[in-house]
Amino acid sequence: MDSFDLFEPTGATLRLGNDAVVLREFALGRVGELFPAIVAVEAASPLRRMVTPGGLTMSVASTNCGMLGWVSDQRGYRYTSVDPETRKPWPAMPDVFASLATLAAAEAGFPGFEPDACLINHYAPGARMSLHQDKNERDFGAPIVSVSLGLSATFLFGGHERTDRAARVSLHHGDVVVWGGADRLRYHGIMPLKSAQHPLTGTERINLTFRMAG
Ligand code: MD3
Ligand code: FE
Repeated sequence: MDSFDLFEPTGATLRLGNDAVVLREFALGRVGELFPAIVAVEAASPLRRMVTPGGLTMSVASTNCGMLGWVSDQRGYRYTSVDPETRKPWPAMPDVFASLATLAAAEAGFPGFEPDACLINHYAPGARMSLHQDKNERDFGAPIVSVSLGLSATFLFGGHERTDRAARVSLHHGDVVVWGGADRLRYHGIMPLKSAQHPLTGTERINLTFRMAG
C-alpha cells in the first residue's frame, strides 16, 4: 500500500475497501481553525492516558468532545456524557470539527453524517494503537471519520479476524479517512510513531475520530 504514495496526486482519493477511502489532504484548508479548537477542548477536558480493562495504560493521550466521549478503565470500554476526570460534560464539538466530518463523509458516499462523539488522540514517539475493532457504538451503519494531523503514521488496515494480514497505509498531515459499511468492523491499528519534527505539532501526531456513538 505504501508504494502507491508516489503515484497519488495531492487531493487524491485512495480506496482501501468497498466502503473505506483516504481523502488525501482533505482537512488542510481547515487546519488553521482546527488547531485553536483542539487547544480549547483540551483546556476544558485535559488529555489523559486511559487504562485498558486489562490494566495496561495506553500509550496515546486522549480526550473527547461532543455529546459523548469514549472512555476506558478497569471496568471496560464505553461512551459517557460526563468526563470522569472533570465530572463535567465533555466540551461541545466545535463547529469546524462537525462540518469537516460531515463534508468528508458525504464526499465518501455517506451523506447525513452527524457525529455525536469526537475522540482526540495524541501520539508521542513510540506511541501506538494495537489491532482492534471499534464495537462500542450503537449503530454500525454509521461511518467513522478520522482526521490525521502533524507527524505521519503507518496505519494498519486488517480484516474481520484479528489474524487476517493487515495492509499498511501511510497517513499524513491533513489526510481524512472514512470507514463505513462492510469496512466498518475491520481490525485496525497504528504502528509505533517514529520520532520526527512537524512544523505545527512538533514531535506529535494528533488524530481526531468522529463517530455516531449514541
Ligand atoms: C477502521 N484510532 O480511536 S483512526 C480509534 O489514528 C482508532 O488514532 C486510530 O483506531 C488513530 O479507535 C485510527 C482510523 C480508524 C478509526 C476507526 C476505524 C480506522 C478504522 C473503524 C473501523 C475501521
Ligand atoms: Fe479504532
